[in-house]
Amino acid sequence: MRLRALLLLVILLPARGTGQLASTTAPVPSPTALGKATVPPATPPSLRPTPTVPISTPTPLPPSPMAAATPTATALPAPHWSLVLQLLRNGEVIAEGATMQELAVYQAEIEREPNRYGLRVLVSDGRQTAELFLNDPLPFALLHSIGIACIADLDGDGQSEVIVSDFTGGAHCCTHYHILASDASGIRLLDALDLGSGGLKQVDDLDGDGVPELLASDDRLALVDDLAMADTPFLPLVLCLAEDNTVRDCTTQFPGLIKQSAARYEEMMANPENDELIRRAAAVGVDAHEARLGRPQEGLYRIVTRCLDCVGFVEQYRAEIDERVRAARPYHLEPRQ
Ligand SMILES: [Ca+2]
Ligand SMILES: [Ca+2]
Repeated sequence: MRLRALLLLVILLPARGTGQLASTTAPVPSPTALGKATVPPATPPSLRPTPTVPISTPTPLPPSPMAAATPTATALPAPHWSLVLQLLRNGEVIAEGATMQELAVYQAEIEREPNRYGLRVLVSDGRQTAELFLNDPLPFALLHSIGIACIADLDGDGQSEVIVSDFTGGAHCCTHYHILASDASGIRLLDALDLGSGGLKQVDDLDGDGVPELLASDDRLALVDDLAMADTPFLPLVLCLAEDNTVRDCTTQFPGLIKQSAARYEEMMANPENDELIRRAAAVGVDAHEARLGRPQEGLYRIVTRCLDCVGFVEQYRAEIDERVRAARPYHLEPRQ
């Protein structure tokens, strides 16, 4: 295997030249506002922060052209988002609270007779209230975390939207996000996301256009064969609100973020003090990040030069990794109405 890898190195080196090596190994500044947007290295699901913790303090945004184009929207009072969680027994409300912790005293009772219980999630903007239909109603939901993940003006119209997170539980699963807006006609669901083992990390204006993006972690490499879930590399994921108010994957518009994340995996891969499995998993991460940047040869070169023993492992799964990187990950969750 080492002989094969060395042959690869010999093949790759003349094609690159030393000038290219110097330029690609130097830190690459991102053209975007990376100072505020950072994707931490992958963390195993058990170490992920609970989705109910607010992701970031909403930052007041400057007026945007979209706000100027929709003067009627600013005539409404600012929404004051909140949740009311109602616990139902035999269809009747027996308790309610703003957080799941306030209903936790019923946990044992629910587990004994789960079919008698239900959960109703009400979202209020301070003027009106609407029911949010989750995709995992009781008996399981009460075991999990439902809460407001973030309040921010996601489309730049001067009115805030709310993102409600629902961690559905399970060893490697799954966080859903429901994005809601309000206007004169009521509260409406803009989009619902299933980020799987990944999650929303931050809401920030990464490119300075006055409209924030959603910065998340991408779990598309989860459970690549022989790769422990805890070692799974996560790619950065940037989600943008499109004109139709649904979210789309716009990660490749932010190559600086991908390079920044790739550098962390490269460091992990190159560190001889790390366990062999960790280095191999990190090499998968390096390969996937470079493939996401559209330069797979760069990934292979970095692995060959920084972790020769990782080459065989990555090559074994390279077709699967490339396929996962190429395929659009289905983030959208079908709302349960
Ligand atoms: Ca808005
Ligand atoms: Ca932006």
